[in-house]
Amino acid sequence: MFSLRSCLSVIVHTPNSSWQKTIVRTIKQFGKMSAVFVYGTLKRGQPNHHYLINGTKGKGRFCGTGHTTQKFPLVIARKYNVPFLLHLPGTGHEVAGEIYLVDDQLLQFLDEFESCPLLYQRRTIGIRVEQWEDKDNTLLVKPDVDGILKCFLYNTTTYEEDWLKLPYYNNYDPIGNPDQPKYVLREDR
Ligand code: PCA
Repeated sequence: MFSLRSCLSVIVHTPNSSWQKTIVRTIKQFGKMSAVFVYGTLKRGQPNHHYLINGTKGKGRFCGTGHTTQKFPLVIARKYNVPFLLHLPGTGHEVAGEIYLVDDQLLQFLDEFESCPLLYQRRTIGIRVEQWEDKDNTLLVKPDVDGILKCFLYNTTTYEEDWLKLPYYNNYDPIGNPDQPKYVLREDR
């Protein structure tokens, strides 16, 4: 039997047809990418989004939108009005967000940026994909037949008891929704 690794190695080292070249390009571009679901300040239009797409902290690519398959409480807490998805599955709402493929460098940056594991922890959870962007069919990561994709997400068990009394949201949008407390930008972020 040939292993997947040895088959890929043959394809990578003898690229002599156009489909092989496409595969090589795909493996090189997205081979080591992880799917991350973002629901807070990393979303489009939010203050920390640029880290995902400007390439300075590693490679990231938008690939779709979706909701958590389970309910979670999404609250806005602390003096800087930071969004936190509390790791209490079954309480709150199915939370909306965006899916990105990120390389190892960007994933490591995100771990540090989110003060993982002290403030947030990175967990794998199921996301029901609503929109999927893969026009050329080059992504190695895809939702399953039921439209579910397992993604990393930054949520937390290290929250304060009081946060459970805060309002629970299904979509973080302090810019469009005047009821949500506005995020306070800090110099060091
Ligand atoms: N950043 C991460 C977790 C909360 C936050 O503001 C995100 O957008 O998913």
